[in-house]
Amino acid sequence: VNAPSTDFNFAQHLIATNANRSGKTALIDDVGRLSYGELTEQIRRFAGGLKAMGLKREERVLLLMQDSSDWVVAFLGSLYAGVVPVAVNTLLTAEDYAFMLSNSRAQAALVSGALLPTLQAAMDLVKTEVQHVVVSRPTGALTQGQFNMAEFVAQNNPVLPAQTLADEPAFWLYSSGSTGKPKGTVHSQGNLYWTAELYGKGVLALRESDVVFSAAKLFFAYGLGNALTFPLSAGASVVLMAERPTPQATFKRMVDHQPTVFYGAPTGYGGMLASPDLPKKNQVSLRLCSSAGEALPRDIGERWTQHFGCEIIDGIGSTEMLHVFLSNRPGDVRYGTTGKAVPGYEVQLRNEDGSVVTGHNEIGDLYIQGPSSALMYWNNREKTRDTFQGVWTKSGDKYTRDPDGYYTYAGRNDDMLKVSGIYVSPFEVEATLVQHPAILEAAVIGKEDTDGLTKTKAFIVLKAGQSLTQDEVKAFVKERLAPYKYPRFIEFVAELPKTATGKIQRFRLRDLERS
Ligand code: 3SK
Repeated sequence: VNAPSTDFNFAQHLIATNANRSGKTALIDDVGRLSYGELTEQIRRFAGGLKAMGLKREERVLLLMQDSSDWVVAFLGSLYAGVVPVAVNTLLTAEDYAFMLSNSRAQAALVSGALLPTLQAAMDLVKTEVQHVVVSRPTGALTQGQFNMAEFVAQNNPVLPAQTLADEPAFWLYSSGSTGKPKGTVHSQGNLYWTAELYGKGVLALRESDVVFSAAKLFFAYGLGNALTFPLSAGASVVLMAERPTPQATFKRMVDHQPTVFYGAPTGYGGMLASPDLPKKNQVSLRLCSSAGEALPRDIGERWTQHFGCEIIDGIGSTEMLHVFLSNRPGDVRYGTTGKAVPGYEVQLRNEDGSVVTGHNEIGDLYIQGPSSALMYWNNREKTRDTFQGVWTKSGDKYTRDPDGYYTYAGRNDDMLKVSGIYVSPFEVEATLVQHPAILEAAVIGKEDTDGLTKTKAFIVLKAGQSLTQDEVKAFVKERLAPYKYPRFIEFVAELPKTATGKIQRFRLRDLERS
């Protein structure tokens, strides 16, 4: 694969790649279609609008939108202008966005109408530098400083691309850890190119004739590659959906738009297989499926392939590496493993003392080397140094390698839990639980469900004389944290196992669950 040139603008690269496809459908969303020609025009006009608002190269804009053509235009239009979109999870709270607005010093916000009230609540919580808000598909009247995105695109003149560099900070994604605030992960223009070439083309072999659909949303690194950078690099068409990827919503797109490539996460595949509405093989056109977010249990992969006759390519990536670096291959799938290093990346398993694991089936910490690693965590030297160690990036995952060279997931080396493909910090959930006036102490661990997928379980000690139901506990967490962080299992206990110094022994709770 050729490296991008030193002067490189990824949005301009996509425009040039698809210059001969102006009449072809690029995007199909909940309200309509956009051809490659229309997409190019909208990107150029959106960039013109940002410039007209006074936004300068490298200034940040918060991108808080549901999946739609507007998300793609806002992201690529910003890159095209050299302005840095900070793409954020749409499922968070106003407090989370308040932090992100001030941490990124965003000068503008690009938001879906449905999410505008939450953005406004965030802007009421902190002093931000936001001067302008561009609203996609507004649901009510707009006020001073707010622009309807459709008018914004129509009324501004197209401009030429910013002369950005391949190594220049281009966009951010937030990555969460077990403690502390999320970290602004700064990626370059070139990183988008590398992931599309090495994984989208190199492993998934996406084609111009493909129609792709991703249950993982665009604000996740996984979804961004799946439904934007990979298909648009191949001249394919993309189906985008604003709503939650329930089995019904997903089946509807599979049947209505006949995607040939589907990307999901194990929880989603498990839910679809258990649904009475699962379409028959001849109702869909799937040729390839992809999974990431958490390890795909063998049984789910086998049942899916048996039903649809189509493999699920399971891989692992990270926000820090931008996309998948370890993966199965079409035609070479070993369910239960994460496959081998994606060509262009190198992986290493290390012992606790830093030496390289040489034996088979021994557990080691996974490190990755490859061209798409992030530049840094914004304003966080300590965590940057800990994760980005020269050419190697620490993943935080533990793996084993078998004699045939296939890697198998063996857990995390921090306390993070991956629930339905999204990181959840057990400490954050515990800290919220103990805010309840009836709760004395709480400990949160990961527990496998019957599909072998990790869910959160809370052990709770109530204060003397207090009572609480499981539903009350769940509702309490959902009101205070992003709702997906609520514990799925709850057990009320008389006491928690502790060390002599009073530290909660979570490993004992985990052992108890396994026995
Ligand atoms: O969770 C993953 O495996 C993943 C895959 C691709 C990009 C980003 C992530 C976190």
